[in-house]
Amino acid sequence: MLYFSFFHLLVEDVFTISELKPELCFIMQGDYVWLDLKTGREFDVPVGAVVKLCDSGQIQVLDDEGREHWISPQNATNIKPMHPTSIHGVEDMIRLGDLNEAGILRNLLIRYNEHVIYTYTGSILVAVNPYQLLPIYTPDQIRLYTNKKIGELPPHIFAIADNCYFNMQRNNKDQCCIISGESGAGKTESTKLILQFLAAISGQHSWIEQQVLEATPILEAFGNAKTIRNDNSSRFGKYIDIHFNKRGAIEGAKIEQYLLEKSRVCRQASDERNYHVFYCMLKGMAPEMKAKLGLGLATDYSYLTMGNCTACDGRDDLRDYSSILSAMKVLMFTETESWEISKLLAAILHMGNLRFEGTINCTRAGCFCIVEPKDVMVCLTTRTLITRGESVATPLSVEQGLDVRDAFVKGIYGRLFVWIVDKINAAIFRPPSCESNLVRRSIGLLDIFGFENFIVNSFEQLCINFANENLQQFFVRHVFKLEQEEYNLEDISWQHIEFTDNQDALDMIANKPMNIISLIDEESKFPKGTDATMLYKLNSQHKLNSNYIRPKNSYETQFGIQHFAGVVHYETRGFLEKNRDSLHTDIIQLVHSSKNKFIKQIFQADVAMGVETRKRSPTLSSQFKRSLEMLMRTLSVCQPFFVRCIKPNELKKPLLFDRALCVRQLRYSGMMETIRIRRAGYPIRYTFAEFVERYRVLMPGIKPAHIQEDLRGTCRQIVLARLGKYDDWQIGKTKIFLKDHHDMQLEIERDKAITDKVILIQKAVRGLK
Ligand code: AD9
Ligand code: MG
Repeated sequence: MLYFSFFHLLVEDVFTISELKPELCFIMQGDYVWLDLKTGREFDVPVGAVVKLCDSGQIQVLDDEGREHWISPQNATNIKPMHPTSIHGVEDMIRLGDLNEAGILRNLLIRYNEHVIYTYTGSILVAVNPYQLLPIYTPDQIRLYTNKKIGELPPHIFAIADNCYFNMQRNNKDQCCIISGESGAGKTESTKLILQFLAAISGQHSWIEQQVLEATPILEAFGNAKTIRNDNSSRFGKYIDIHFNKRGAIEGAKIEQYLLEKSRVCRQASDERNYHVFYCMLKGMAPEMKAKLGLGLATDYSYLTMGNCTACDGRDDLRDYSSILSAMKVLMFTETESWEISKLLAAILHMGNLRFEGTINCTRAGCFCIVEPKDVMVCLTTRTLITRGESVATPLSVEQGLDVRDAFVKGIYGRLFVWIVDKINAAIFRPPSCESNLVRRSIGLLDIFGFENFIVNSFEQLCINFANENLQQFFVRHVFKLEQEEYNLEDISWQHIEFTDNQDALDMIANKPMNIISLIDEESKFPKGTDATMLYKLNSQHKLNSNYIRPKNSYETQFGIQHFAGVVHYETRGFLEKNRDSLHTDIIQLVHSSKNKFIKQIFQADVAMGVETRKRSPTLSSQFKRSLEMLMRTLSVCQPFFVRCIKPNELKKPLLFDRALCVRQLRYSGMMETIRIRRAGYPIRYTFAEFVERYRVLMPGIKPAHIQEDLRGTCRQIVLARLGKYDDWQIGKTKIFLKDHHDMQLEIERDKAITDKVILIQKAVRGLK
């Protein structure tokens, strides 16, 4: 019987199920429903279920998680009918009748269970991390996806790469691809797959292509580490801009990096490691070279063992070391440069092992860092203060001395990373010639940390979430623009469609006078500024802003921001220090006195600055804000694509789908915004042929779509008859645009019409018998 879905569709729209007479609930075995368990938990949404039995006034259902439930008529409000599009899933979720979190979640789940990890939501590609190697990235697949329209083949990361490439060529417009998601969701892997596709399609097998590809192992060695969330976690954000010549071949690239996590060099949480390069070097370096640097095993170094974890399952540090070295050769690092880098890394390790037992033995650290041991000692035990024009050395406690050492190490590593990125850029970046500038086009890939909300959030999370607010706004405006374009193209009116973006939150964080970033900055530069005075100023300035959440009392050191993805509370202790990100003059002096050219080179900018200029040098947040502004400017002139990566479980396991974890990511991804915008307009669209084919059953005598001459006219005829003249539907040039409730109504009527036909046929058959 087909009554079930008919009645239930009616139910959803007009009544609750419990208001229906039970005899009218034609729930049939095998029907699909949404089951709302109403647990009240934050990330719970209704789960899909199939009806197993509907006897004795109760309904037995089996949900997508394999759990059985009995539903009594009193609880019938807990179930709702499932739209036909949700039953087996769709490739583009914008077509889901149940266009909501539950619908999206189930769609991803049923595909994921079949190893189908890619799905579209309009112009976004959603990628669920499979945590296993799937046979979908072969050269054959690359060929298959080359020069195809989106939607022609199943959703795929290659389809996005292919579209970027051909759009760039066809429209002569720069493209960008914004890849986001939380740690371990698959951003970096997606970026590499796009790069791989672009290198293959560029098709020159040239040196420059190889150089661009080989930048990855170096960046990952110095910028990635094992964390509890991801064995290869990128601890920095990056934007890779790939340049193509007029023939569509890769001609060069440029890498921009953001906010490397420097603290990891000195400290790692339990079960986490320092940057890969240290472990690789200690495993892979030839013994005689190690001897020269006085190096032993990873377990010998305090900086490498804080997380109690020196090896990482599934990573081969020995093999990786040779990949790093060969990649460095490809990227024109000289032997001397590689050796100098090793020396610095060794010096960092030795410094981490410094023990303050009465006096400090700095010989090793000093030697390999190529600063005078006695100078290091002075630097770590005393601090020079200038009072009334005179310099006075005040002693430092052991603890303070260790802090100075850690600050120095972080300073070295951070600058080394920047130097390495610059070095890579020097090899792969070809400044455009006058002639090629006119024809050169680019594809930019942004692999950047997603929205973060931990138990304790600090300055880094504020920067990351600030970046995500910007990207979200960019995204929402783009989606809205696409909607407008479609409406314009179809020549239908759309003026009444409204959407809210996150402009207010962004203004409060970074745009309006006295915004949060500028207040933090001001306080960082103010000699007497402390985290507490900063918080006080934030409170007084923003207390009335609805996006600002004040501390509950005067003891609390946190403030909150209402971000697009939810409220985040920021712990202000340590904010100013992190933002200042400055090294004490004594350390700069120490570097200045060094005879080693390399360390001087990576500290060049600091040494060149006078003490006063250094005090006024840009803070971390102002640098980040500036690079973000540049990024947003670059993105704004590109045609964008969005990839939203989803991590299906915290255990890094295949075929395990944690619903609550995924719902949280869907919310944080900002993807629901697309849906909201879509729903504010006309969420249901059919081409004329699709519409006629689906609903001609509602009007006797209408011929199949392929033999229709006036498809548009026939559509109009059907909607007029079924929805009425005054309802809010529109007919465009190639498509018909409907509201949700129209779809519902048409589906109900369609079900009924089909059922009536079946009954007629059954009667006829019985009559024949
Ligand atoms: V982080 O914010 O840098 O910590 P990412 O970059 O989002 O994070 P990453 O790309 O590093 O995550 O993926 C994590 C792991 O998931 C990889 O090391 C792979 O083991 C696994 N992964 C991700 N995507 C795929 C894929 N398409 N196929 C197979 C994948 N495995
Ligand atoms: Mg990554």
